[in-house]
Amino acid sequence: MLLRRKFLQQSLLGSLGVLIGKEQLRANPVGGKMGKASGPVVISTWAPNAKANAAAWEVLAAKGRALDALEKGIHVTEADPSDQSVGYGGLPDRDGKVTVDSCVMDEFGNCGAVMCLEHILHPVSVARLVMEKTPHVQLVGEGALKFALEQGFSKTNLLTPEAEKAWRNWLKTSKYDPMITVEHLEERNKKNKKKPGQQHDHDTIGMLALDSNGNLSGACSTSGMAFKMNGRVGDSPIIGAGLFVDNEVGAATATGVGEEIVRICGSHTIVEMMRVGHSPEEACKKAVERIVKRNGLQKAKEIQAGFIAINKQGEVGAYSLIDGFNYAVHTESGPYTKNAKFLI
Ligand code: SD4
Repeated sequence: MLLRRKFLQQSLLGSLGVLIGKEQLRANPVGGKMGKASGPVVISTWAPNAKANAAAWEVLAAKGRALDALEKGIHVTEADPSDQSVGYGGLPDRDGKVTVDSCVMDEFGNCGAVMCLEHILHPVSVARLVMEKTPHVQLVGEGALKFALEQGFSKTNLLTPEAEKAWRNWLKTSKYDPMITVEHLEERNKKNKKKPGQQHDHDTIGMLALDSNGNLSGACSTSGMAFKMNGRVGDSPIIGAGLFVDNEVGAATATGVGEEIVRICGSHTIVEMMRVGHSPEEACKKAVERIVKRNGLQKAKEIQAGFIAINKQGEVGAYSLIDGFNYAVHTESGPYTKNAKFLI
């Protein structure tokens, strides 16, 4: 145990100390093909989002636009009551309210977001309309709800009986633990020895796509950290933190403890790393390393942050801080899921 810790510390310090070297600039895609991808690609955080990818793939396979594919894909997860971190069925804040965050970014660098929005089943579509129909990028709370209702969305009760029960249980201790879902996920996976794709645990959906015209877009949707303070907004609807797209370079999105992801501007950092030549996986690793550097190794062990990225060639990659993060990809060769590499 001690040896392992020492090894981890040494290898971590080593990798943190190394600047961009020749070695790290070589293309090293994970799950993608070397060189140019032959066709459209969609990648999502968390293996169970393979079902969202399948819906997105229908649009991509028909030579549709990446943004349309993402909206269709994310709708699947937003409507799924078994996902306790997104939309319907999401765990509420400590006041018992389900508040959702979402954003989109397209191939032109346009973006839109909604934050702390209540009662709306498909926040990703409201975020898209903020982008397309308003002079703004972000709408929050009551204003976002007012806009959604004006646009024809109707109110839905997002709090399922299961989520309400979990909240009432939580109230007994009222102990806020940002790792609550990740911790449970790891425990359960260890117990059940489940492989990615078989897991029942899900989390925030961040989704990136390259369409057949070679254009990139991204979208993200979440109900945020379970039992957060009312009004809390994480990384997911923040352009640059939870999502960033640069159609000349690549795109990235995130899941995990939003506060940590915001502090390093995670997704933008990853795109900039790809711009200087890093593969998607290496770029994600660099962002994870920044979180560790800021927090120190001991504290970082208590945090989860997972990133996925895609570059303009359609190569994909991922990296997380600790074990337990996985992702889903769909290409012309079909769907697959994969465990992300992790740092500590
Ligand atoms: C947040 N990043 O609100 C989101 C939560 C999340 O997996 O990703 N959970 O901080």
